[in-house]
Amino acid sequence: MAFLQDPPQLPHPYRSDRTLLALLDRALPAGRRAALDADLDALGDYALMARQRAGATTRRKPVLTPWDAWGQRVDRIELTPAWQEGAALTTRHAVLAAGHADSEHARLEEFARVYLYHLASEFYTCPLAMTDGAATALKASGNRALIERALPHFLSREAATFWLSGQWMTENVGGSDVGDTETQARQDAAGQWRLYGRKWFSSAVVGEAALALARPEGAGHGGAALALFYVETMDGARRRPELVIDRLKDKLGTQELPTAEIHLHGLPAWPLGELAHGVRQVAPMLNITRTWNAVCAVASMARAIALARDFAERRRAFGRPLVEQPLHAQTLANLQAQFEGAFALAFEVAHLLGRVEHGMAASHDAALLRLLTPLAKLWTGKLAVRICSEAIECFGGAGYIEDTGLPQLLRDAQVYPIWEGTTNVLSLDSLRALAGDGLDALRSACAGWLDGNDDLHAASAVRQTLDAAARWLDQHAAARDTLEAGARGLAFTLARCAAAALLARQATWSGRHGDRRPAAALRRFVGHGLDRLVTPDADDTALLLG
Ligand code: MFK
Repeated sequence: MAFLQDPPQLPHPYRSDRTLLALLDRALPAGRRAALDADLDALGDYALMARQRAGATTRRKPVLTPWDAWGQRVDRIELTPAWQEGAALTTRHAVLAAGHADSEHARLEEFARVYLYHLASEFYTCPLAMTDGAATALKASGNRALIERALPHFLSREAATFWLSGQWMTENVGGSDVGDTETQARQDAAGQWRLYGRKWFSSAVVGEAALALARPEGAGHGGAALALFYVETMDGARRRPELVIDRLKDKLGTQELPTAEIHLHGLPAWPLGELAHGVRQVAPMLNITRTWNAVCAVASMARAIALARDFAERRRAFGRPLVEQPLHAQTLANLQAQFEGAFALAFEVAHLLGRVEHGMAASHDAALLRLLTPLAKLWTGKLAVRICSEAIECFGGAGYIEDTGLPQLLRDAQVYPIWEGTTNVLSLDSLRALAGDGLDALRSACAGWLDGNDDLHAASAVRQTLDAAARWLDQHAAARDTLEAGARGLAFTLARCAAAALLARQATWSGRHGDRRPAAALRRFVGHGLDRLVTPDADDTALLLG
């Protein structure tokens, strides 16, 4: 019998994830920690089941049937099994409801669930993220009628009453620059607002509601003239006729997610607040979905590394398992250190969000959250692609073969840097956050996280790099073009400093509990350098593009 390679096995995503376990043990009071265990265990079991099912069945994509046999417009979308299970599973484990519970730890507990569920969900987490964002934006709007109407559905613990919400912003003309939105809002004779236009990327078209940006009739140009509206998509069991699904997108990855192009032909709509400043009103939603993006990006990293680690023990080459090959072990250890940094930052944003929402944060924590949210999104998004690419290389040719399931990790990961704002858009957003007291907040937070850690080299690297970032900002404050051209380098630098300081905090705690691995992750992470500052030469840029 010819040689057959053992395929990689996925260890239990919850019980074997020491990074997640250590975070929860450190950050949560014992009672809350224990109460969380059953949900996380069950979501880990579901992830194992989903992986086995994916390996044993042919991969499917959602299918849109626009018309029935008799010419009736139906816009029916058939979903994959994981999508059909989404509402029941997530309401049973209170994924969204947990995040809106009355506790400073609510968001951390929510995002621990998200992290475990994400890959098994086949990106059902995308509309979940938007539903979470819609709930948060509605609360921020203070619109009592809409809150009472929609929140019981968005945060329901029963599948039968659960509603998904979309986030309808992107248009053909207005992608990143949503200020160019063409969708119009007009009042009919009865005073009801109705939306007319085309939305170009609607990822929750199977949902029951959405928040949509539109320009009230007669309003001026630009973002400040947009308004934010709440819409419902269903009339009982039927999709409303004023919402037409033109087609589903054919995407590089996230193929189980039915992303649609839609037309709105007078869909009834209700403004959340004033009929202007829609971008400002939708910002709480963006910041929530960006947090989901970061946590889901680290979930992809965790999966890719777990499979590559397992395979390294099964696969032998040159007379020994891959894990005993020094260069392969070095590659895996580097991935692990980068992942632990990204994990620490994404989950700090989640925890901080809960503390800020519940008034439990220190004075500068709101500014810190405002800065760390885009930093976490942009840095983890990019890193997920790099880590998934390196991890599938660890399988050699097998990593390139579709039915191993490995290429999908990389194709799906490529969405993280793109949606919810590209790396560049988020880098520019971090400049918005730095215009306030974001940098002071970050410096003081890093000092706190480093406190008590005995890795003096790491502490001094963080401090020196933050000093260099502050000098860079001062130096270029008046030169907007240079500031923007260097914004990505600045953002990566700040993200890496925050991650290193957070790794130090975890290493201090874990060291006290006899675990030296987070300290090793810190050393390795800092060893890869924190400073990514660049001052691009504008003349060279012009020459290179000439
Ligand atoms: C599985 C993972 C889950 C992920 C789910 C993904 C679902 C994906 C579905 C999608 O919809 S993807 C498409 C998402 N699209 C974007 O994210 C848009 C990207 N573009 C931006 O983010 C631009 O920066 C932005 C549209 C916000 C720029 O618009 P403007 O109008 O040029 O911004 P401007 O004038 O600077 O800001 C308007 C107001 O919003 C300002 O407040 P004021 O009016 O009080 O001055 C800003 O401070 C505020 N603002 C902007 N961004 C903010 C914010 N406030 C808080 N946080 C922010 N992030």
